[in-house]
Amino acid sequence: MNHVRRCLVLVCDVSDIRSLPGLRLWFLLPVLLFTGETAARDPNVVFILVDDWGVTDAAVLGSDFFETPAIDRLAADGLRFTQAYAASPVCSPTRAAILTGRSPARLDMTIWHEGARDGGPKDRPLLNAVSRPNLPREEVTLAELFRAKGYATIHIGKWHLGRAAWYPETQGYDLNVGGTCWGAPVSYFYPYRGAWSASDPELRYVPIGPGKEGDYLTDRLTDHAIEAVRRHRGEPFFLSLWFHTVHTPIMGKPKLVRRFQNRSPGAVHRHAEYAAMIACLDDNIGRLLSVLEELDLADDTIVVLTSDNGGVDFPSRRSGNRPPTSNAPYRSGKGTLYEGGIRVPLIIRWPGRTQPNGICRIPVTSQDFLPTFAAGCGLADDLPAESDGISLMPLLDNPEADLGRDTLYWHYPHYYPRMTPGSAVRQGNWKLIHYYEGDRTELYDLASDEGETTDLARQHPDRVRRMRQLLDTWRTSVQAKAPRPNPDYRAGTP
Ligand SMILES: [Ca+2]
Repeated sequence: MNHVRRCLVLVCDVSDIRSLPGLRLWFLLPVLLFTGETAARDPNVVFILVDDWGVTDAAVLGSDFFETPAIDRLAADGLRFTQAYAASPVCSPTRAAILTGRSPARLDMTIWHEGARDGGPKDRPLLNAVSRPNLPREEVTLAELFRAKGYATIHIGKWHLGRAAWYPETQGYDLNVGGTCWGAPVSYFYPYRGAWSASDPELRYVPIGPGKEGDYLTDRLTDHAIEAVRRHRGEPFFLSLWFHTVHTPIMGKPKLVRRFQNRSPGAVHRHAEYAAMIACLDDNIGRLLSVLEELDLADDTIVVLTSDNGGVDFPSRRSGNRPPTSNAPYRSGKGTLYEGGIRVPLIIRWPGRTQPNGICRIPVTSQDFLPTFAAGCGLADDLPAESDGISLMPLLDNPEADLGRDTLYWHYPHYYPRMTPGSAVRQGNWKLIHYYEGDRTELYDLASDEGETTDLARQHPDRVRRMRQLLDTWRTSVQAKAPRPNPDYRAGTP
């Protein structure tokens, strides 16, 4: 690491004092006045969040089609987590959990921004639980903690945590480039806009400054990140680079799309445009990491790379009616509480802490980032009492360390195209999913069945009862909101 030696070197010409008794020679007297032990400069933090990035969506993560040399290199330089989870199977709640260290259920932010405003379907047996569309400004965010420590705080890219009165500038960021209530661009090509909602002008654009035809959003966001890094090279910075990619619409740069169209698709991953988006993401991560090297900042910069929910494994109009990805061997994808919906990639390169080629198999989750940075970067001690994460610092030193945590919880009391309202708990390798409709539970043994193919609830009634009790106790403790019976629902009607 580039330690900044906080000392003052006084080079004294002793000619002035050579008349002192016993001092007849000319010489230089170096005097080192230490102001303290050798002190590390506060490390920078680059937090890269990729939208909807599936758990196997990189070569190093097992893809048989995607090309990701920069991400693979970052993994080789740092610590890769094989059991990292998003706090939620959808966007906004996970983002809120990253920033606050608190569970989406405790925050009452359990569905994405537009979903909270819309309220969900009115023709199903239940009505979605009430959810906040905006992250309350009273919440203590990572950006506020870093700013209080003297960091420059920069947000670039997708925000999706509220309307204008809750934009990054109101949550501790000095600079916001492009962060709005938008969940996705209409187009990845300049000017990244369209008449998505005629009634809501805030939904229409990603404001990232001037551009020209052909500009690609992922490239431009990285340009802004690089510019910010250069500008703040001399001071500690906390940079949230939260890409819109690889969320729909699935649109790659033509040259990259052709590259993958000319290749044989994999058995698991096959979507050429999506592969092009992943390749472009990778190019840009590589570009940013090169700039850190060029500026001699790499050894002073913590890099985190992760996703906000599982990969999209279902087709839609905005993905060319083909599934963008597959989360195999994990079941399902975005919007569900199966592993494919909540398990995400996570790589941490923490200079001086993580070792190259590290692999950690301990389950971790989005709520852990705030306590990790609080401990590892010496942020304020007076963290909110009701935190739902724990510091991962022990795992950075020893990937097999015991965190002393046995359970993780998820709460998604909303409908999603393939999912009815539910919650889940993982205890050790057992996972129980509770669905509110019909008060139904499923039980899986992830140790022997990571693909959640066999529901063991009937075979293990005692375990189901115990885990359900754990889940109920947790839901009560965080005051989780439940879906409500729909008074207008008539069984048998569409
Ligand atoms: Ca997302």
